[in-house]
Amino acid sequence: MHPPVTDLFSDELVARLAQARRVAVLTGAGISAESGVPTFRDPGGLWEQFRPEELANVEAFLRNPVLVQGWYAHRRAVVERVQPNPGHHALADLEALVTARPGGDFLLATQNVDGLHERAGSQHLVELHGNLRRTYCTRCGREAEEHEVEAVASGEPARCPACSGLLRPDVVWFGEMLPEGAMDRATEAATHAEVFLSVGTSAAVYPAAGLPLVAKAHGAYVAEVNVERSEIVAHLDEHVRGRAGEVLPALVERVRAWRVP
Ligand code: BV8
Repeated sequence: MHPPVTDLFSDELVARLAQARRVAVLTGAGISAESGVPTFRDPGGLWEQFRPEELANVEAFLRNPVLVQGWYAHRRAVVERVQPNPGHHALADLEALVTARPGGDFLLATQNVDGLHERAGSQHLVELHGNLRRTYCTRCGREAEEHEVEAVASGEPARCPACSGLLRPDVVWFGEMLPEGAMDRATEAATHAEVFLSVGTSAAVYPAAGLPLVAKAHGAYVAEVNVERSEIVAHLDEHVRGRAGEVLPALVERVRAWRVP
């Protein structure tokens, strides 16, 4: 018999979230799992079929652009077919609650390239690893139109109509720097956060995985929401074992209803 979702997190987390002026959140593939987007490391996840170094890096792309473009076209098609889930919506609600407070400051930093947080209405959002719905030319940098990307079906790599440079997804591959300013904004928010939530991430990829630890080192109360224990759980204040799409709506409801005892 599963305990009621509200028993999965502490009254302390609710009280701290209800009173905090500065809140920061890091999300990973786990928050999109309930929308039907495969994660990376879970059984049936993306990395089960391919190793990251086989596809998510520039060497692999230059070696076989059709394979890599095809893989991202497949992932784009999956993302276009799904909807944000209650977990995404709960974080947009939490943003609205916190930013409505005097001096309220909120930032959601995501490792996800699926664009579902934006579609759920999150505004104070930084996409640390880019967004696979954008594609650009590796030679002239021009952003490609949707229809220009579909050429891969012909077995020929998709090329820029302006300069015939190879088109690539606007995501961060292993060994590549994160988007200008993205990590600075996320580190700034983690450094000043009173409460930091780490949601649906194995915390295995850096520098993103370091953010909850930065927040902890600067005195934040750090909790993770995950169906498993992440690689950094030992350093955190609280592990909330549950599915983000069930835990986060219940947590935000408790925060909204919280009153000074
Ligand atoms: C860089 C975009 C600098 C592309 C991605 C320090 C130490 C060690 C290594 C490094 C280091 N610093 C840098 C490195 C190297 C490397 C790295 O971290 N390697 C790892 C593998 C050790 N980092 C880099 O290369 C980064 N760049 O450092 O540049 C530089 C550059 C030049 C010269 C010098 C320095 C760039 C990293 C970004 C790579 N791009 N994605 C694409 O998507 O195709 S990473 C990709 O994998 C994701 O974005 C994400 O970051 C990661 C997957 O992690 P998660 O999202 O957490 O997903 P995962 O499946 O692992 O876990 C899901 C979790 O959810 C699980 O815990 C599961 O239990 C949970 N879950 C499942 N269902 C639910 C749930 N939880 C709640 N509810 C549910 N329903």
